[in-house]
Amino acid sequence: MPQAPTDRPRLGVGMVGYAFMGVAHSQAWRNAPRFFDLPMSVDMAVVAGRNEEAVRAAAATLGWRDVETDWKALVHRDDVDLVDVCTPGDAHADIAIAALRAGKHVLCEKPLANSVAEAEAMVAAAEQAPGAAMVGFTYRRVPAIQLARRLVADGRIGTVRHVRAQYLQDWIADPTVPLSWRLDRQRAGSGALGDIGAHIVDLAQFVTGEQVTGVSAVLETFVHERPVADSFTGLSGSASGDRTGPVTVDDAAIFLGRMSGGGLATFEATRFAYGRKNAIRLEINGSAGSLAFDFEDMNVLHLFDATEPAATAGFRRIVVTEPEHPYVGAWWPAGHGLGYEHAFTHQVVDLVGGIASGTAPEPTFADGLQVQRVLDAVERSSAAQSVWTPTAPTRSTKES
Ligand code: SOE
Repeated sequence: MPQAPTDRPRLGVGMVGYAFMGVAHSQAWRNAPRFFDLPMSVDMAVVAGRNEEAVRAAAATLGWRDVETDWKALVHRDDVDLVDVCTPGDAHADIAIAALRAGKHVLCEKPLANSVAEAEAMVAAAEQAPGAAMVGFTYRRVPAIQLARRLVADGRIGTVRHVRAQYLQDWIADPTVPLSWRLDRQRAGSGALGDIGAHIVDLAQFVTGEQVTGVSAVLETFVHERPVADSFTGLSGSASGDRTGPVTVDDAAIFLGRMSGGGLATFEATRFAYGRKNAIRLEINGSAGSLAFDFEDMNVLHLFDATEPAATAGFRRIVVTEPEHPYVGAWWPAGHGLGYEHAFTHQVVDLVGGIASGTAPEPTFADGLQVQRVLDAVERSSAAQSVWTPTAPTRSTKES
């Protein structure tokens, strides 16, 4: 293992959780110092997980120096300066607040919390603590998304009229896919809404520089019972005798939104869109043009400039891999492209840079709370069915 540079301050990192997000974050902690000239020397000190044998294997694979089987021990270690929370959402608040109170910096996976109340407590803890506190909306750090934000901020598409955001997956469209913590409200807080809907709410706000000020929503659960895999122990409810258990979250979320700049937004988050694996699609229509992005073609941004003569106007396909594009210069020559994992590395670069310079790395916990407020409004709107008008004629009492 190459020796960490000694000419800059050390940043000891402790990560809680080592599943998909823990693997993605570990990749970022390993690679950021090797592709970017970080102002601090990252030490991947310790990873925590409840099962000692499993977490030791994960530490060896992912490059962590030591292990803990209790996150509270990790949070209070002297060699940990930053706690990286990669757990299911029901543990975010406890771990992040304890870490902040222990004087640590915190990176917390999205969504920030499982409720507005938890998110507010996390923001309060961050405001009262010396450490930086960042929430992991990594898609902001895709170069094409960064370019889109710059173009909107520069006025290239004028006033935002429409935001059209989708996040389409299909990993649970098959009803025989067994239960996981993401399908258990107590663990995950919500289903597609908080897991992938949170991303498109953050992206809509990040790219436009505006906020979602109101929503009208519908949530739906298509599959209410699923098999319980023998290995699955996270079910908070009670599995029935034939090893099935209840799905207690939404499978899909569709909502309208009003943007603070006066525009209208539509959001669709589902994990039942067969054929769409991780399709984050964002289109912004403005008074002077449009931008369009699809994560399944993530190195490209499409720009329509309405000021161009109609005879030659059309969506321009910008390949966002030039050295002057955000982050790209540290990686490969033009046209070689980046992938899903690079946004996590960019997240580490900006987090470490913010800590070193004393500026709050974004998105902050307050940004995460704003997203949580939108998610909460979606759930309240769906529950109230406030503006849902049935199309079928209501049966008069005489006919019933
Ligand atoms: C599952 O939907 C998931 O892992 C999300 O939780 C991540 O945030 C997303 O990046 C990929 O899909």
